[in-house]
Amino acid sequence: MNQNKLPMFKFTVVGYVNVGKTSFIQQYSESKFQDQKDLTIGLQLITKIVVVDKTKVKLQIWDTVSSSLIIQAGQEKYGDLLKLNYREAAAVFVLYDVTQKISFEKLHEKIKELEEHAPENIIKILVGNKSDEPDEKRQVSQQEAKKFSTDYGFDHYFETSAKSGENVEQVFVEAVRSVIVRMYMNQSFKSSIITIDNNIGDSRFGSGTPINNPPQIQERIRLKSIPQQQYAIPQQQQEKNYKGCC
Ligand SMILES: Nc1nc2c(ncn2[C@@H]2O[C@H](COP(=O)(O)OP(=O)(O)OP(=O)(O)O)[C@@H](O)[C@H]2O)c(=O)[nH]1
Ligand SMILES: [Mg+2]
Repeated sequence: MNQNKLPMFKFTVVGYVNVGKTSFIQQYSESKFQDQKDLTIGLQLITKIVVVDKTKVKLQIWDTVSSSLIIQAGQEKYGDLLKLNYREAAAVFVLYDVTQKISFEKLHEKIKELEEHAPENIIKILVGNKSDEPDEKRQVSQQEAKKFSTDYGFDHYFETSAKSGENVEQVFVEAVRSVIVRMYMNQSFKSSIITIDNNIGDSRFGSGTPINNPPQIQERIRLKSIPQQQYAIPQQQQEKNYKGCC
């Protein structure tokens, strides 16, 4: 690969309301936890450059709309959001809250969503968040989650705490590793990954080229930008939420 190019992996984080999606991303990107009182409105994303097993990649991590907004946005717009959220995603983190059974039961809806909207070869990671909570609050056992992950063909299953940071870094490392392996074993998956210029590490939306194009015939393509006014929260709010991100 051209040394001036970085592969860019899009990761998306989904799950029932309040499971800790935003906190999980924030713990990974900023190593901090704060009590999130606001619902996530629309799609937000952050970028981060990481090195895993000596491979440097740029991650674009998408945080998703709260399910309560489905009602406000209407089914049609929500369908658009879903498509946008999964389009060209290399991996998906499907979160539930180990202290909220309903968030685990609702995973069936996420499975359906993945079947309908996610790329066929997407890496799927099941994440039981809030593992720091005391045992008496636990409503989902590791055994049932493990069985669910096997039954539905997840590539990995972890329990994490966005609060203490337990396992958060490891989940992302495993995701990057799995994407790299799949990329080199599967042509169609490989061609869905784009590369970006090494020197535009700070941009939120990079421009890119399919990873398997030889450099001399690379034609630069732009990622389609998100229709901000329709789906995303105001830029000011994004910057407030993710100040200091890569
Ligand atoms: N104890 C504990 N609390 C957590 C953890 N992760 C998130 N929380 C809390 O759970 C609540 C919801 O966290 P968010 O990160 O906003 O959850 P979300 O899934 O992004 O929520 P929506 O965007 O509204 O769907 C907040 O009060 C967080 O402080 C965790 O690992 N442990
Ligand atoms: Mg959120």
